[in-house]
Amino acid sequence: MQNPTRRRALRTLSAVPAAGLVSALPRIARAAEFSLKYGNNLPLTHPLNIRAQEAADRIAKESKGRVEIKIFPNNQLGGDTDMLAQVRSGGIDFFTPSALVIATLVPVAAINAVGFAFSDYKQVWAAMDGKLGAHVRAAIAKSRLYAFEKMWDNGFRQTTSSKAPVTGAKDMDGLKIRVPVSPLSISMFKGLGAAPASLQFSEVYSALQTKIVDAQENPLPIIQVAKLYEVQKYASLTNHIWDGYWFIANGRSWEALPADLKAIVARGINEAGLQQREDIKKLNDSVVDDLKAKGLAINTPSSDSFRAKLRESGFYGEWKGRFGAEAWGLLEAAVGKLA
Ligand code: X2X
Repeated sequence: MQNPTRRRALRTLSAVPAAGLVSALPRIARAAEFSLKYGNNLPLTHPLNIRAQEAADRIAKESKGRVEIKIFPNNQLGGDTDMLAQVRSGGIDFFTPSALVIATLVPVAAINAVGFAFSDYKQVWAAMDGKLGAHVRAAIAKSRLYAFEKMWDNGFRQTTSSKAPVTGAKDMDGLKIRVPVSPLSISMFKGLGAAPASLQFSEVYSALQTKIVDAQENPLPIIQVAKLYEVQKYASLTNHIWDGYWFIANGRSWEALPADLKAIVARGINEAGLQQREDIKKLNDSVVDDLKAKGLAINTPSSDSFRAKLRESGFYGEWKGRFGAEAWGLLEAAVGKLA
């Protein structure tokens, strides 16, 4: 006797027109119930992409193929501003904007990037996994975006230049420096006396190469994977901002997932985020030698003159007002008095 499953399969097949059969079959076999797109601004070799791919693989496996996450790295879908618009409209389902970038939509999200606030990772993760992070996530939710619980690490931002090392606040004077599309970054570098220009990350390499700007600031792992050392001579370890990525989802895409799949996706992404934090921590230590070998001259200025200049210019007072007493209070509870 013929096996009934086989008989049913044959009946189904006979209903498909012969011409459509070849192309239809593999698609039927592979189609995931939820096929989700994730865009980001970093090269494939950055830990963010390596861990995100691992998360996607794990989520596909644990959901038994019901959820597929396709990654579009390295600004393939446009720069940060474009991807932020796409994740809001549902054109993409996931995006990892830096706190600096999502702050163009959710202003309080830049609170972790107040200059010289965090002194180490212990402070950072206590705050971002604690009350300060919860405050920001609630604000993000008001924009109908879902922010996963665990922030991913970008790192402490450092300053590179093709002109001269930055040894203290005086060397910021008039410096043509690229910063992200971020009101806080512009305000901070103006406060330090520099001449900042906002550009999306997708344009940074060529802007440095063609000398539209002389300097930029980013964590060391990005300086390495985006090969910024090819177009810069000096790296000054200013540690001026701690920056992280919010892993966010379009609100409707997130709500469309049934509870069991939400749990699988959230676990996959949050746990990958924790591993990615470890990757960046290790890279921060190892990458200095690599960047030196690639020709960057590295120096470590004291933060005192920068802090003093920011206080003097009214930077902290201004941003305390802009973020509001509640958020500022949560930041100061984590790092101590700032202004
Ligand atoms: O644009 C940058 O400098 C980067 C890559 O650090 C951010 O995503 C903010």
